[in-house]
Amino acid sequence: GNVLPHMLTFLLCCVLSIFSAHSQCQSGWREYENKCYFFSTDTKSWLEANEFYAEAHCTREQGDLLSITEPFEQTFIQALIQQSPTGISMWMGGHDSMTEGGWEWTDGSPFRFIHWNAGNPDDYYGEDCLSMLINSGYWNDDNCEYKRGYICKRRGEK
Ligand SMILES: [Ca+2]
Ligand SMILES: [Ca+2]
Repeated sequence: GNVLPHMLTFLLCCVLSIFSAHSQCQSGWREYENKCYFFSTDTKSWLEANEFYAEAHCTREQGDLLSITEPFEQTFIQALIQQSPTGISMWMGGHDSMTEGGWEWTDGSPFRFIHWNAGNPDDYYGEDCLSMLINSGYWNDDNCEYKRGYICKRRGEK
């Protein structure tokens, strides 16, 4: 038989699979290790950015505020956050609002990897929400009421 149709099928298959591998995330989201990440350009309080709030961008896109569970993920986010124009720090999904000092992620990931800024968490005037410092990538327990940019995370489509 003619080999050309098979070659075309092969090309179509592979071009499509490469294309789809790059489209696991919606436009505006960044991909890393089958996860999608979104850096907001607007600012919200932690609660407003969180899933508890109906308007939350993360939830509308079927994601959660960012959790970080391993060093490579921290490195990836840290490189991107330094390009962020939104203030001195951005919200992540960590909080200790249920139990003081009992940090947890809103997406249910185990809170095992940590990257606290020196002297933190300090619960300064009752800080219960986790933000990442844009200039260093270190974490701060922060005042939940502050309006900050926020980072979302969701699984890739495949
Ligand atoms: Ca606290
Ligand atoms: Ca603090």
